[in-house]
Amino acid sequence: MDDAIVPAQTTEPVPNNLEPFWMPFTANRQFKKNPRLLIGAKGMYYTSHDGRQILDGAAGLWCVNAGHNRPKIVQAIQEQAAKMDYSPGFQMGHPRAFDLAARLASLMPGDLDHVFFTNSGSESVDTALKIALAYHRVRGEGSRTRLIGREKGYHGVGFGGISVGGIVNNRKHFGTLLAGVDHLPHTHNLERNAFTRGLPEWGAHLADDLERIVQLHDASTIAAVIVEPFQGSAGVILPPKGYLERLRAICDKYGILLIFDEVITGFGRLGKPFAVDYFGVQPDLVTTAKGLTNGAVPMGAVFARKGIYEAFMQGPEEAIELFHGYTYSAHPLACAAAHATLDTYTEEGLLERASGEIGRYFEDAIHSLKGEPNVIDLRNLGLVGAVELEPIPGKPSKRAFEVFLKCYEKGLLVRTTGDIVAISPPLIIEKGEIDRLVETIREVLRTV
Ligand code: PXG
Repeated sequence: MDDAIVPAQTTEPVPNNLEPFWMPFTANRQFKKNPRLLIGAKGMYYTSHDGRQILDGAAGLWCVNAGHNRPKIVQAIQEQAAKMDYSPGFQMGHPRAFDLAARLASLMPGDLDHVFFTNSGSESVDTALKIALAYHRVRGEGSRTRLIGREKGYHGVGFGGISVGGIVNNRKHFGTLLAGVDHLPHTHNLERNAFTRGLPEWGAHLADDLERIVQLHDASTIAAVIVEPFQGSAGVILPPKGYLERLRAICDKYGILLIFDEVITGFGRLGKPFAVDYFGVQPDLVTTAKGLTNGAVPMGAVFARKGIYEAFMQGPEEAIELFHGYTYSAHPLACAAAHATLDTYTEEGLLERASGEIGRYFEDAIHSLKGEPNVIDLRNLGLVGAVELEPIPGKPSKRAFEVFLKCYEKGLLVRTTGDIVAISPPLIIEKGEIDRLVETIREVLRTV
């Protein structure tokens, strides 16, 4: 690893007043009694406020794919901040935004060659859903207004995303959500697929439920289907072999757009630049964020197929074709971070790394946890893994949260959702760090 640009700080006191910060997706009162604060990061490690090195088994929140504080990215952000802080994105542009879109389009296979910039995965999802609806309308098929998501899906926290999403806690508090949304069944099935290495054999037929939904609503009312190629937030639920291909075929049959939400799968998690490459299935729109800037500056991007973009480019030239955009779309700092991130990925072969030896080593390491207490499933693909645990009776989520806390005490950061421990390290991880990661989890599993 390269030298630190910022000297590592060793400890930092907990702020006196933790109350005003309403923390996202956090048990605020529990956290504030015993806070876990991070004060520095380098490569595979965070530094905690009490001065410990924490191995990052989660790439932050699935976003720091090249590892932390990579000098090229730090430098690019610093230089851009000094050169031009902000430039308006409506009826104006700056060169790096255009370069970046061209670069991303050439990285993405097929004709997904137009890029709309956002600031997060949630905004990318909203953008893709809106483009899908507007696309049908500009082509004279304005009756196609329905959106189809999937049970257990996570598409961020905007109203569009939680409407097509299928994680109950993210939906149930927030009223009636978007109208006209339906859901495919999820593909999680431990009876059939537990302890599969890679993609499960059973379940491709679950895609055929889209046929049922089409019969129910009629194809003329359906705009788009959105799925994560694998479901990340729900606990690394992998698509059965052939499933995504079947979804694509049914969408084609009925003129329905297929959206892949690649906020997690994009930028190398599966050992290819995108899940589009990994599965060889071409969607019509792709949502990304996270790894686009290595998490260093918020940014998202939606990729659209040529025909979608062109459908909008039909009216008078002076007309705004899509009434959508954000103050910070293609923010100069984000563009600078994204360029440097792509440089880093390319120079170090990170977008393919998970498909090589390290991916196989990771798979063996994850599956070596078979037989440990309460482990009811192990899953892996590329450099993502999951350990599913038998819940404590009457206390769902508690066991995995205990694992999370104990791992953190032992210097390892993982993510948990329900009773599933998710592992998605930076793609720079080495064998020794995989050993440490898995052995820490093993030790902890023997105590909870
Ligand atoms: N789509 C997908 C597939 C995601 O995984 C979003 C959209 C929303 O992105 P933003 O940038 O708006 O958060 C996500 C985000 C976790 C976890 O550990 C997952 C996400 C975010 C935070 C935590 O499960 N995914």
